[in-house]
Amino acid sequence: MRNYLIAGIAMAATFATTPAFAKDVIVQMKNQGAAGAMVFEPAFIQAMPGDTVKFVPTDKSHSAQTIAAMLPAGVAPVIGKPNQEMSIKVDKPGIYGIECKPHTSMGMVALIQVGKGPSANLGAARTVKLPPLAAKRMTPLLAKAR
Ligand SMILES: [Cu+2]
Repeated sequence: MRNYLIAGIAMAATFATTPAFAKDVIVQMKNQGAAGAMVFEPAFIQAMPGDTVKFVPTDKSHSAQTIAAMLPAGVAPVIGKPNQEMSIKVDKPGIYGIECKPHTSMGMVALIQVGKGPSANLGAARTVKLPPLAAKRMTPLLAKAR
């Protein structure tokens, strides 16, 4: 019994320090999706610290990047190249705004929540000004976020 307890504590310590269950989350960049034209699917992504979110160019002409004012403090911006996968490893909890640069004005935005919340930068993210169609899609995503 005592040995099991020690083994359990050792395992818990291992899982706390290494992202043993880190996963890849795939987001498609599409010309047409359930929410209309020029979309990320899914547009609201929940991830845990250590996960990697991959934006894949399912259709052409898309280019994913972080929205500068919608990142946790200290997180460096990530700017993808057109027609290429953009990958971001999310180590810090918080809110990460994503836009497809060529289609931001058409509403092509996504939101990643890392961790279970409450997110320290959610309030700040909600004050970010976006073009009208982007704001129209971003507002309900921010409403889901914690
Ligand atoms: Cu796009």
